Amino acid sequence: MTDKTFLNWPFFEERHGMYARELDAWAADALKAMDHSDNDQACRDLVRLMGDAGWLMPTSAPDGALLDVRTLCLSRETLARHDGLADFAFAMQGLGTGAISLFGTPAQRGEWLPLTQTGKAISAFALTEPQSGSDVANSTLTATRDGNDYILNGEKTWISNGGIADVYTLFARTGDGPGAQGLSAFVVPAGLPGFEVVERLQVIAPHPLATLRFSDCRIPASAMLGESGQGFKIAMGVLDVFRSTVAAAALGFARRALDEALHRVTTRHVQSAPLFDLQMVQGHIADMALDIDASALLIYRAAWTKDSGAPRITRETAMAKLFSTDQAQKVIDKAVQLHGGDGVRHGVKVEELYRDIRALRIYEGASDVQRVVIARQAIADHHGS
Ligand code: COS
Repeated sequence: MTDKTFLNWPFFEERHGMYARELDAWAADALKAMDHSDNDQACRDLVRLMGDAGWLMPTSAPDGALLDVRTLCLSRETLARHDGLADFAFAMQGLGTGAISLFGTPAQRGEWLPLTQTGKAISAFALTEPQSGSDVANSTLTATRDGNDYILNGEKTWISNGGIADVYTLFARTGDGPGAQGLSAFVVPAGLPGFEVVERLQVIAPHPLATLRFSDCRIPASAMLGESGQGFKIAMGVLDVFRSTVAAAALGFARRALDEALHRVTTRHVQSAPLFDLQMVQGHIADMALDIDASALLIYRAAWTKDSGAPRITRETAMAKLFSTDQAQKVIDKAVQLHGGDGVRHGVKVEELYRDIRALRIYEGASDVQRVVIARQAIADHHGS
Protein backbone atom coordinates (compact mmCIF):
# COMPACT_ATOMS: atom_id res chain seq x y z
CA MET A 1 0.00 0.00 0.00
CA THR A 2 1.27 3.49 -0.84
CA ASP A 3 2.62 5.46 2.11
CA LYS A 4 0.15 8.18 3.16
CA THR A 5 1.73 9.18 6.47
CA PHE A 6 3.01 12.39 4.83
CA LEU A 7 -0.59 13.66 4.88
CA ASN A 8 -0.12 14.12 8.65
CA TRP A 9 2.74 16.57 8.13
CA PRO A 10 2.07 20.07 9.45
CA PHE A 11 2.08 21.46 5.90
CA PHE A 12 -1.47 20.15 5.50
CA GLU A 13 -4.88 20.96 6.87
CA GLU A 14 -7.41 18.22 7.53
CA ARG A 15 -9.20 19.04 4.25
CA HIS A 16 -6.06 18.18 2.28
CA GLY A 17 -5.86 14.67 3.71
CA MET A 18 -9.55 14.07 3.00
CA TYR A 19 -9.19 15.41 -0.53
CA ALA A 20 -6.16 13.23 -1.31
CA ARG A 21 -7.82 10.08 0.02
CA GLU A 22 -11.04 10.73 -1.91
CA LEU A 23 -9.20 11.45 -5.15
CA ASP A 24 -7.11 8.32 -4.66
CA ALA A 25 -10.20 6.17 -4.21
CA TRP A 26 -11.89 7.75 -7.23
CA ALA A 27 -8.81 7.38 -9.45
CA ALA A 28 -8.28 3.73 -8.47
CA ASP A 29 -11.73 2.97 -9.79
CA ALA A 30 -12.39 5.48 -12.59
CA LEU A 31 -9.01 5.42 -14.31
CA LYS A 32 -8.27 1.72 -14.34
CA ALA A 33 -10.03 0.99 -17.61
CA MET A 34 -8.96 4.11 -19.54
CA ASP A 35 -8.19 3.45 -23.20
CA HIS A 36 -5.06 5.36 -24.27
CA SER A 37 -4.85 4.05 -27.83
CA ASP A 38 -5.91 7.43 -29.27
CA ASN A 39 -4.15 10.12 -27.28
CA ASP A 40 -6.26 13.06 -28.33
CA GLN A 41 -9.46 11.21 -27.54
CA ALA A 42 -8.06 9.88 -24.26
CA CYS A 43 -7.19 13.43 -23.17
CA ARG A 44 -10.60 14.76 -24.12
CA ASP A 45 -12.24 11.87 -22.25
CA LEU A 46 -10.07 12.40 -19.18
CA VAL A 47 -10.80 16.12 -19.04
CA ARG A 48 -14.52 15.42 -19.35
CA LEU A 49 -14.39 12.60 -16.77
CA MET A 50 -12.43 14.61 -14.20
CA GLY A 51 -14.51 17.71 -14.92
CA ASP A 52 -17.80 15.86 -14.38
CA ALA A 53 -16.51 14.43 -11.11
CA GLY A 54 -15.42 17.88 -9.89
CA TRP A 55 -11.69 17.12 -9.74
CA LEU A 56 -10.72 20.00 -12.03
CA MET A 57 -12.13 22.65 -9.69
CA PRO A 58 -8.74 23.36 -8.04
CA THR A 59 -7.10 24.12 -11.42
CA SER A 60 -8.34 27.70 -11.54
CA ALA A 61 -10.06 30.47 -9.62
CA PRO A 62 -12.93 32.21 -11.45
CA ASP A 63 -13.54 34.47 -8.43
CA GLY A 64 -9.92 35.62 -8.28
CA ALA A 65 -9.15 33.63 -5.11
CA LEU A 66 -5.63 32.28 -4.64
CA LEU A 67 -4.92 28.86 -6.13
CA ASP A 68 -4.36 26.28 -3.40
CA VAL A 69 -0.95 24.96 -4.39
CA ARG A 70 -1.05 22.09 -1.89
CA THR A 71 -4.26 20.81 -3.49
CA LEU A 72 -2.74 21.17 -6.96
CA CYS A 73 0.31 19.18 -5.85
CA LEU A 74 -1.73 16.49 -4.10
CA SER A 75 -3.89 16.17 -7.22
CA ARG A 76 -0.93 15.71 -9.52
CA GLU A 77 0.86 13.36 -7.16
CA THR A 78 -2.22 11.17 -6.80
CA LEU A 79 -3.19 11.18 -10.47
CA ALA A 80 0.39 10.51 -11.63
CA ARG A 81 0.51 7.48 -9.35
CA HIS A 82 -2.51 6.06 -11.17
CA ASP A 83 -2.28 7.32 -14.75
CA GLY A 84 0.31 9.61 -16.35
CA LEU A 85 -2.11 10.90 -18.97
CA ALA A 86 -4.71 11.82 -16.34
CA ASP A 87 -2.03 13.81 -14.54
CA PHE A 88 -1.12 15.51 -17.82
CA ALA A 89 -4.74 16.41 -18.57
CA PHE A 90 -5.22 17.84 -15.06
CA ALA A 91 -1.93 19.75 -15.15
CA MET A 92 -2.67 21.45 -18.46
CA GLN A 93 -6.06 22.72 -17.25
CA GLY A 94 -4.10 24.51 -14.53
CA LEU A 95 -1.00 25.67 -16.43
CA GLY A 96 -3.07 26.71 -19.46
CA THR A 97 -5.28 28.96 -17.37
CA GLY A 98 -2.83 29.92 -14.63
CA ALA A 99 -2.22 33.36 -16.11
CA ILE A 100 -5.99 33.97 -16.38
CA SER A 101 -6.51 32.98 -12.73
CA LEU A 102 -3.59 35.02 -11.45
CA PHE A 103 -3.60 38.04 -13.77
CA GLY A 104 -6.95 38.07 -15.64
CA THR A 105 -9.74 40.61 -15.24
CA PRO A 106 -13.06 39.41 -13.77
CA ALA A 107 -14.43 39.31 -17.34
CA GLN A 108 -11.51 37.18 -18.61
CA ARG A 109 -11.78 34.85 -15.64
CA GLY A 110 -15.55 34.59 -16.04
CA GLU A 111 -15.35 33.74 -19.74
CA TRP A 112 -13.01 30.75 -19.60
CA LEU A 113 -12.42 29.41 -16.10
CA PRO A 114 -15.92 28.06 -15.39
CA LEU A 115 -15.53 26.07 -18.62
CA THR A 116 -12.02 24.71 -18.02
CA GLN A 117 -12.65 23.76 -14.40
CA THR A 118 -15.71 21.72 -15.33
CA GLY A 119 -13.99 20.00 -18.24
CA LYS A 120 -16.06 21.77 -20.92
CA ALA A 121 -13.03 23.48 -22.45
CA ILE A 122 -9.38 22.42 -22.75
CA SER A 123 -6.53 24.86 -22.22
CA ALA A 124 -2.87 25.23 -23.23
CA PHE A 125 0.17 27.36 -22.33
CA ALA A 126 1.99 28.70 -25.40
CA LEU A 127 5.38 30.05 -24.39
CA THR A 128 8.14 28.05 -26.09
CA GLU A 129 9.32 28.93 -29.61
CA PRO A 130 11.57 27.09 -32.07
CA GLN A 131 14.52 29.32 -31.08
CA SER A 132 13.67 30.00 -27.43
CA GLY A 133 12.97 27.29 -24.90
CA SER A 134 14.90 28.11 -21.74
CA ASP A 135 15.65 31.65 -22.95
CA VAL A 136 12.13 33.07 -22.71
CA ALA A 137 13.35 36.68 -22.96
CA ASN A 138 14.40 35.89 -26.53
CA SER A 139 10.84 35.08 -27.75
CA THR A 140 10.12 36.49 -31.20
CA LEU A 141 6.42 35.87 -31.99
CA THR A 142 5.03 39.38 -32.44
CA ALA A 143 1.78 41.03 -31.42
CA THR A 144 1.52 44.31 -33.32
CA ARG A 145 -1.06 46.87 -32.27
CA ASP A 146 -3.58 47.80 -34.99
CA GLY A 147 -6.41 50.03 -33.74
CA ASN A 148 -8.37 48.04 -31.17
CA ASP A 149 -6.65 44.79 -32.15
CA TYR A 150 -3.31 43.04 -32.04
CA ILE A 151 -2.01 41.08 -35.02
CA LEU A 152 -0.04 37.91 -34.22
CA ASN A 153 2.78 36.59 -36.40
CA GLY A 154 5.20 33.78 -35.59
CA GLU A 155 5.45 30.24 -34.25
CA LYS A 156 5.15 28.43 -30.94
CA THR A 157 6.29 24.85 -30.47
CA TRP A 158 6.24 21.99 -27.93
CA ILE A 159 2.79 23.20 -26.97
CA SER A 160 1.05 20.57 -24.85
CA ASN A 161 -2.62 20.19 -25.81
CA GLY A 162 -1.73 21.98 -29.07
CA GLY A 163 -4.35 20.86 -31.56
CA ILE A 164 -7.00 19.88 -29.02
CA ALA A 165 -7.12 22.99 -26.81
CA ASP A 166 -10.05 25.41 -26.94
CA VAL A 167 -8.07 28.28 -25.40
CA TYR A 168 -4.38 29.20 -25.29
CA THR A 169 -2.43 31.53 -23.02
CA LEU A 170 0.00 33.02 -25.52
CA PHE A 171 3.13 35.08 -24.90
CA ALA A 172 4.10 37.53 -27.63
CA ARG A 173 6.49 40.40 -28.23
CA THR A 174 4.68 43.75 -28.08
CA GLY A 175 7.94 45.70 -28.17
CA ASP A 176 7.53 47.73 -25.00
CA GLY A 177 11.22 47.23 -24.32
CA PRO A 178 14.14 44.91 -25.08
CA GLY A 179 14.25 41.22 -24.08
CA ALA A 180 12.11 40.29 -21.09
CA GLN A 181 10.56 43.78 -20.94
CA GLY A 182 8.98 43.50 -24.40
CA LEU A 183 6.65 40.54 -23.86
CA SER A 184 2.91 40.49 -23.15
CA ALA A 185 0.40 37.74 -22.42
CA PHE A 186 -2.86 37.11 -24.27
CA VAL A 187 -5.85 34.77 -24.13
CA VAL A 188 -6.35 33.30 -27.59
CA PRO A 189 -9.27 31.03 -28.47
CA ALA A 190 -8.60 28.20 -30.95
CA GLY A 191 -9.84 28.38 -34.50
CA LEU A 192 -9.23 32.05 -35.32
CA PRO A 193 -8.35 32.89 -38.94
CA GLY A 194 -4.56 32.86 -39.32
CA PHE A 195 -4.06 30.35 -36.45
CA GLU A 196 -3.02 26.88 -37.56
CA VAL A 197 -1.53 23.73 -36.12
CA VAL A 198 1.36 23.00 -38.47
CA GLU A 199 2.85 19.88 -36.87
CA ARG A 200 1.92 17.26 -34.29
CA LEU A 201 4.97 16.07 -32.33
CA GLN A 202 5.46 12.45 -31.23
CA VAL A 203 7.31 11.80 -27.96
CA ILE A 204 8.30 8.83 -25.77
CA ALA A 205 5.39 9.32 -23.38
CA PRO A 206 2.66 10.16 -25.90
CA HIS A 207 0.37 13.13 -25.31
CA PRO A 208 -1.05 15.88 -27.53
CA LEU A 209 1.82 18.20 -28.53
CA ALA A 210 2.09 20.58 -31.46
CA THR A 211 3.74 23.42 -33.31
CA LEU A 212 1.41 26.38 -33.89
CA ARG A 213 1.72 29.08 -36.54
CA PHE A 214 0.12 32.53 -36.42
CA SER A 215 -0.08 34.41 -39.72
CA ASP A 216 -1.71 37.84 -39.45
CA CYS A 217 -4.00 36.41 -36.79
CA ARG A 218 -6.14 39.20 -35.35
CA ILE A 219 -7.17 39.29 -31.67
CA PRO A 220 -8.91 42.10 -29.77
CA ALA A 221 -6.76 44.28 -27.47
CA SER A 222 -9.07 43.14 -24.65
CA ALA A 223 -7.44 39.68 -24.96
CA MET A 224 -4.33 40.99 -23.20
CA LEU A 225 -3.69 39.58 -19.73
CA GLY A 226 -2.29 42.07 -17.27
CA GLU A 227 -0.38 45.00 -18.66
CA SER A 228 1.59 45.42 -21.83
CA GLY A 229 5.24 44.50 -21.23
CA GLN A 230 4.44 42.33 -18.18
CA GLY A 231 4.36 39.03 -20.12
CA PHE A 232 7.72 37.72 -18.89
CA LYS A 233 6.83 38.30 -15.27
CA ILE A 234 3.41 36.77 -15.81
CA ALA A 235 5.02 33.66 -17.35
CA MET A 236 7.49 33.39 -14.47
CA GLY A 237 4.75 33.96 -11.89
CA VAL A 238 2.68 31.14 -13.39
CA LEU A 239 5.74 28.85 -13.57
CA ASP A 240 6.53 29.65 -9.91
CA VAL A 241 3.26 27.98 -8.96
CA PHE A 242 3.18 25.18 -11.48
CA ARG A 243 6.81 24.03 -11.26
CA SER A 244 6.09 22.64 -7.81
CA THR A 245 3.22 20.66 -9.32
CA VAL A 246 5.61 19.14 -11.90
CA ALA A 247 7.71 18.02 -8.94
CA ALA A 248 4.56 16.53 -7.40
CA ALA A 249 3.83 14.56 -10.56
CA ALA A 250 7.39 13.19 -10.45
CA LEU A 251 6.76 12.24 -6.84
CA GLY A 252 3.60 10.37 -7.85
CA PHE A 253 5.53 8.43 -10.50
CA ALA A 254 8.26 7.63 -7.96
CA ARG A 255 5.76 6.44 -5.35
CA ARG A 256 4.19 4.13 -7.91
CA ALA A 257 7.63 2.82 -8.89
CA LEU A 258 8.38 2.02 -5.25
CA ASP A 259 5.01 0.25 -4.89
CA GLU A 260 5.74 -1.82 -7.99
CA ALA A 261 9.27 -2.58 -6.79
CA LEU A 262 8.02 -3.67 -3.37
CA HIS A 263 5.53 -6.00 -4.98
CA ARG A 264 8.24 -7.43 -7.19
CA VAL A 265 10.84 -8.03 -4.52
CA THR A 266 8.37 -9.68 -2.18
CA THR A 267 6.83 -11.99 -4.79
CA ARG A 268 9.86 -12.89 -6.91
CA HIS A 269 12.15 -15.55 -5.46
CA VAL A 270 15.82 -16.15 -5.93
CA GLN A 271 17.38 -19.30 -4.43
CA SER A 272 14.04 -20.03 -2.73
CA ALA A 273 13.84 -16.73 -0.85
CA PRO A 274 12.16 -13.46 -1.81
CA LEU A 275 14.42 -10.94 -3.55
CA PHE A 276 13.83 -8.62 -0.60
CA ASP A 277 15.94 -10.91 1.62
CA LEU A 278 19.05 -9.77 -0.25
CA GLN A 279 20.62 -6.85 1.60
CA MET A 280 21.62 -5.15 -1.64
CA VAL A 281 17.96 -5.11 -2.66
CA GLN A 282 17.04 -3.66 0.73
CA GLY A 283 19.64 -0.95 0.13
CA HIS A 284 17.92 0.03 -3.13
CA ILE A 285 14.50 0.06 -1.47
CA ALA A 286 15.84 2.25 1.35
CA ASP A 287 17.34 4.75 -1.11
CA MET A 288 14.06 4.90 -3.03
CA ALA A 289 12.00 5.53 0.12
CA LEU A 290 14.44 8.20 1.27
CA ASP A 291 14.43 10.03 -2.07
CA ILE A 292 10.64 9.99 -2.07
CA ASP A 293 10.32 11.51 1.40
CA ALA A 294 13.00 14.13 0.71
CA SER A 295 11.19 15.12 -2.51
CA ALA A 296 7.86 15.33 -0.71
CA LEU A 297 9.36 17.60 1.95
CA LEU A 298 10.68 20.03 -0.67
CA ILE A 299 7.45 20.00 -2.66
CA TYR A 300 5.09 20.55 0.23
CA ARG A 301 7.39 23.15 1.76
CA ALA A 302 7.12 25.12 -1.51
CA ALA A 303 3.35 24.66 -1.75
CA TRP A 304 2.76 25.53 1.92
CA THR A 305 4.96 28.63 1.60
CA LYS A 306 2.91 29.90 -1.34
CA ASP A 307 -0.40 29.04 0.35
CA SER A 308 0.78 30.89 3.44
CA GLY A 309 0.92 34.11 1.42
CA ALA A 310 4.47 34.35 0.05
CA PRO A 311 4.40 36.57 -3.06
CA ARG A 312 7.14 34.47 -4.75
CA ILE A 313 8.41 30.92 -4.22
CA THR A 314 10.92 30.95 -7.05
CA ARG A 315 13.72 29.34 -5.02
CA GLU A 316 11.53 26.81 -3.21
CA THR A 317 9.75 25.67 -6.36
CA ALA A 318 13.04 25.43 -8.33
CA MET A 319 14.54 23.24 -5.59
CA ALA A 320 11.45 21.05 -5.49
CA LYS A 321 11.38 20.59 -9.26
CA LEU A 322 15.09 19.98 -9.67
CA PHE A 323 15.40 17.49 -6.84
CA SER A 324 12.13 15.61 -7.28
CA THR A 325 12.35 15.08 -11.03
CA ASP A 326 15.99 14.00 -10.88
CA GLN A 327 15.37 11.66 -7.93
CA ALA A 328 12.20 10.22 -9.45
CA GLN A 329 14.22 9.29 -12.53
CA LYS A 330 16.65 7.39 -10.26
CA VAL A 331 13.87 5.74 -8.24
CA ILE A 332 12.14 4.56 -11.40
CA ASP A 333 15.41 3.32 -12.88
CA LYS A 334 15.98 1.24 -9.74
CA ALA A 335 12.45 -0.16 -10.01
CA VAL A 336 13.13 -1.15 -13.63
CA GLN A 337 16.37 -2.84 -12.55
CA LEU A 338 14.63 -4.77 -9.78
CA HIS A 339 12.13 -6.06 -12.36
CA GLY A 340 14.90 -7.60 -14.48
CA GLY A 341 13.86 -8.20 -18.08
CA ASP A 342 10.23 -7.44 -17.28
CA GLY A 343 11.29 -3.88 -16.44
CA VAL A 344 11.76 -3.02 -20.10
CA ARG A 345 8.74 -4.86 -21.43
CA HIS A 346 5.84 -2.92 -22.94
CA GLY A 347 2.75 -3.28 -20.79
CA VAL A 348 4.71 -3.54 -17.54
CA LYS A 349 4.01 -0.45 -15.39
CA VAL A 350 7.63 0.43 -14.60
CA GLU A 351 8.47 0.53 -18.31
CA GLU A 352 5.71 3.11 -18.77
CA LEU A 353 6.96 5.10 -15.75
CA TYR A 354 10.48 5.06 -17.19
CA ARG A 355 9.16 6.84 -20.28
CA ASP A 356 6.72 9.07 -18.37
CA ILE A 357 9.33 10.62 -16.08
CA ARG A 358 11.91 11.76 -18.62
CA ALA A 359 10.23 14.89 -19.98
CA LEU A 360 9.61 16.29 -16.48
CA ARG A 361 13.34 17.04 -16.18
CA ILE A 362 13.02 19.19 -19.32
CA TYR A 363 9.67 20.95 -19.49
CA GLU A 364 8.63 24.01 -17.42
CA GLY A 365 12.30 24.82 -16.89
CA ALA A 366 14.98 22.17 -17.47
CA SER A 367 17.03 20.94 -14.49
CA ASP A 368 19.92 23.26 -15.31
CA VAL A 369 17.57 26.26 -15.49
CA GLN A 370 16.45 25.39 -11.96
CA ARG A 371 20.12 25.34 -10.92
CA VAL A 372 20.55 28.82 -12.43
CA VAL A 373 17.51 30.08 -10.52
CA ILE A 374 18.72 28.59 -7.22
CA ALA A 375 22.28 29.87 -7.66
CA ARG A 376 21.08 33.40 -8.51
CA GLN A 377 18.95 33.44 -5.39
CA ALA A 378 21.86 32.19 -3.28
CA ILE A 379 24.17 34.93 -4.55
CA ALA A 380 21.47 37.59 -4.11
CA ASP A 381 20.96 36.44 -0.51
CA HIS A 382 24.74 36.50 0.03
CA HIS A 383 25.03 40.07 -1.24
CA GLY A 384 22.02 41.10 0.82
CA SER A 385 23.41 39.67 4.04
N1 COS B 1 8.29 36.08 -10.70
C1 COS B 1 8.17 37.39 -11.00
N2 COS B 1 9.12 38.08 -11.68
C2 COS B 1 10.23 37.41 -12.06
C3 COS B 1 10.41 36.04 -11.79
C4 COS B 1 9.38 35.37 -11.06
N3 COS B 1 9.49 34.06 -10.76
N4 COS B 1 11.60 35.65 -12.29
C5 COS B 1 12.14 36.72 -12.85
N5 COS B 1 11.32 37.78 -12.72
C6 COS B 1 11.55 39.15 -13.17
C7 COS B 1 12.92 39.63 -12.67
O1 COS B 1 12.81 40.17 -11.37
C8 COS B 1 13.27 40.68 -13.70
O2 COS B 1 12.54 41.85 -13.40
P1 COS B 1 13.25 43.32 -13.45
O3 COS B 1 13.73 43.46 -14.89
O4 COS B 1 12.16 44.25 -13.09
O5 COS B 1 14.39 43.25 -12.48
C9 COS B 1 12.69 40.12 -15.00
O6 COS B 1 11.65 39.19 -14.60
C10 COS B 1 13.74 39.41 -15.84
O7 COS B 1 14.29 38.38 -15.05
P2 COS B 1 15.71 37.71 -15.36
O8 COS B 1 16.72 38.79 -15.60
O9 COS B 1 16.00 36.70 -14.30
O10 COS B 1 15.44 36.98 -16.76
P3 COS B 1 16.32 35.99 -17.63
O11 COS B 1 16.07 36.26 -19.05
O12 COS B 1 17.74 35.99 -17.16
O13 COS B 1 15.61 34.57 -17.34
C11 COS B 1 15.48 32.27 -16.59
C12 COS B 1 15.96 33.73 -16.39
C13 COS B 1 16.43 31.44 -17.40
C14 COS B 1 15.43 31.74 -15.18
C15 COS B 1 14.06 32.23 -17.22
O14 COS B 1 14.10 32.63 -18.56
C16 COS B 1 13.43 30.86 -17.15
O15 COS B 1 12.85 30.47 -16.14
N6 COS B 1 13.53 30.06 -18.26
C17 COS B 1 12.89 28.77 -18.37
C18 COS B 1 11.60 28.95 -19.03
C19 COS B 1 10.75 27.73 -19.03
O16 COS B 1 10.40 27.24 -17.99
N7 COS B 1 10.39 27.28 -20.24
C20 COS B 1 9.49 26.20 -20.39
C21 COS B 1 8.22 26.73 -20.98
S1 COS B 1 6.76 25.97 -20.38
S2 COS B 1 6.85 24.11 -20.93
